[in-house]
Amino acid sequence: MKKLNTKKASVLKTLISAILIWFSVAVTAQPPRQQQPVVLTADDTAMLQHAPVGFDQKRDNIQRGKTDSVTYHSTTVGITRRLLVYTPPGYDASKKYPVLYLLHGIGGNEKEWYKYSEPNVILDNLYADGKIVPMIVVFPNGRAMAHDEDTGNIFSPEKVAAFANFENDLLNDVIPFVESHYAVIKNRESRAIAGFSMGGGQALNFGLQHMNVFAYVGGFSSAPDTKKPDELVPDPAATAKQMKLIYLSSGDKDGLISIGQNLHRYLKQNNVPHIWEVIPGEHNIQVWTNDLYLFSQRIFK
Ligand code: FER
Repeated sequence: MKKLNTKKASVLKTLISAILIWFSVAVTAQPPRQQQPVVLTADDTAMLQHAPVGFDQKRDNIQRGKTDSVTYHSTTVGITRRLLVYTPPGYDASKKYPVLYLLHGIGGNEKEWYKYSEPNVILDNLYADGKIVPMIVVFPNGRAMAHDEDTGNIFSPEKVAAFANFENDLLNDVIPFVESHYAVIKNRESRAIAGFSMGGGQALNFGLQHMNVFAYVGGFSSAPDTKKPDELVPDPAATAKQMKLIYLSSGDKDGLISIGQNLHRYLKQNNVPHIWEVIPGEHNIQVWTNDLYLFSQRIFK
């Protein structure tokens, strides 16, 4: 009897561990990222003054902006979706502001910047120091599909396709919503788009392919969703003339750095002015908060 119980227990144990392994593979397994060995060249350096210590620390006695969670109807997806909207210190609906659309990575949603950092604190500090113009910052969910949660297999083909579909949601739903609900200047020189990783690819794809909509674009450690350089910039002279800023960045230990390097080299060869900023770091928020610090000071001026 005792023997049988032991045998039963061990069968049960094997079964449970098999189920657990299946579960972890089915639910959490992600295909390996397209990381490549990092090969640095002389161009892969920091050109700008890195964010100083304390740039992201909450200060006393300064004015603060406000972050709200709002909903909009997406005709693209056919559902109500969410945005976070940062309005700057002293936001006054009788004035008009430019807008930065700031995108997240493959593992996040509209809250991801706030999950790993305090972008509002970075912006409030820059504003208090007179280093940025007052701007609205919109944080959308860049996974434009009915189930837009950042759970399950975040690399599934449907979810990756939804990041491309966000182009339609952004242009047809998000921007019209923002421009009809906030005090916004509605021209290309007053719209910027940036993001990290998957969101960096989106920013480059949407920003450079819709130069009539955006004059400033930032790809921070952009992911393999980034289109090929000659697709993004088929007419280098036109891009050089129209874009007021193309900002590219990467950490020098980021396995995705080749994406930024390729675009940088193409732009350089074709005389398209841009910033290519490589700082010591990996594929993480420390690089992207520094990018927000540098990028936000160079837009709408
Ligand atoms: C990939 C590797 C990384 C990829 C996307 C990513 C779609 C995105 C990473 C991130 O957003 O952090 O192969 O393919």
